[in-house]
Amino acid sequence: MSDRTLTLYHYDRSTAAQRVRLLIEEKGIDWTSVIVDTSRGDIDDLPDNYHALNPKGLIPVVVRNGRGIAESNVILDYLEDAYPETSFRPENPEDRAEMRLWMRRIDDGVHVASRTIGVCIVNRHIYLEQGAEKLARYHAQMRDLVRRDNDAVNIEKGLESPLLPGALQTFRTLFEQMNARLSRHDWLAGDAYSLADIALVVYLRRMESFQMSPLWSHMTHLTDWYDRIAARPAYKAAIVDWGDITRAKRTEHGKAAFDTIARLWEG
Ligand SMILES: N[C@@H](CCC(=O)N[C@@H](CS)C(=O)NCC(=O)O)C(=O)O
Repeated sequence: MSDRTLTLYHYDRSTAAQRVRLLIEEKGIDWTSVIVDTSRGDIDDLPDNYHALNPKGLIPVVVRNGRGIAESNVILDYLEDAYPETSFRPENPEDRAEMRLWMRRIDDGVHVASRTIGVCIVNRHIYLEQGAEKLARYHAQMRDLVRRDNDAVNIEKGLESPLLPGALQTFRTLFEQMNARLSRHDWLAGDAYSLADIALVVYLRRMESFQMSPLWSHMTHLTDWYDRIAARPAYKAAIVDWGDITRAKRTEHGKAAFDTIARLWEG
């Protein structure tokens, strides 16, 4: 008999995992948690055969009916199909296409930009404290080559990284476009809260964790949208309650980096 329970491989502060947990909580799905946290360089924490579930060795992955599914946006779509009772996809095909276009922004550069900003501001300090040998081992096993090459530059150069200005501009453009859309509608796609809102809200929280929110505090449609989602019980259960073990470091290094980040944000 197949196992219809949903298992999620994840860890607290991963943005890709946060969006999956948010949909799980919105839908009220029963699930089992398996923590896989390699993000501080502890590759020995990767379960045996994890690459069979996700060739990139990243989280999140969900397993149900004996099948593993990777890529957070694919997982959101899968959960909509597997648990259709409460839907977070608009009915109208044009609205649905718009939802998918917003979600695609994540895979078309936003997630990579978020990683660059995170590594330049804070992760590099965590990796460098752990020593060259551990870092080399962590990088040697990285199968996503863009991630590996970007990390190498971002760890070495930090706030001087040539990738950081572009990453910040990616977010500035994204936030401006979201704010413009939200000045005309309550939600990103169609008239209701959808997968697009669920997928993107996690980056507001991530950038906020680096103390960057003064940079978009004038974008009031965006901040109002964020507050409305953050007030939802599912958001608390999926994101706030799971916490972030690196929160203090994000705050400390984010404050120290603020002037440089603000200058690069202005372009
Ligand atoms: N495109 C993937 C990206 C997944 C990803 O970047 N996962 C990160 C956390 S957000 C991870 O596994 N990090 C582990 C590490 O850095 O070692 C998705 O959307 O699922």
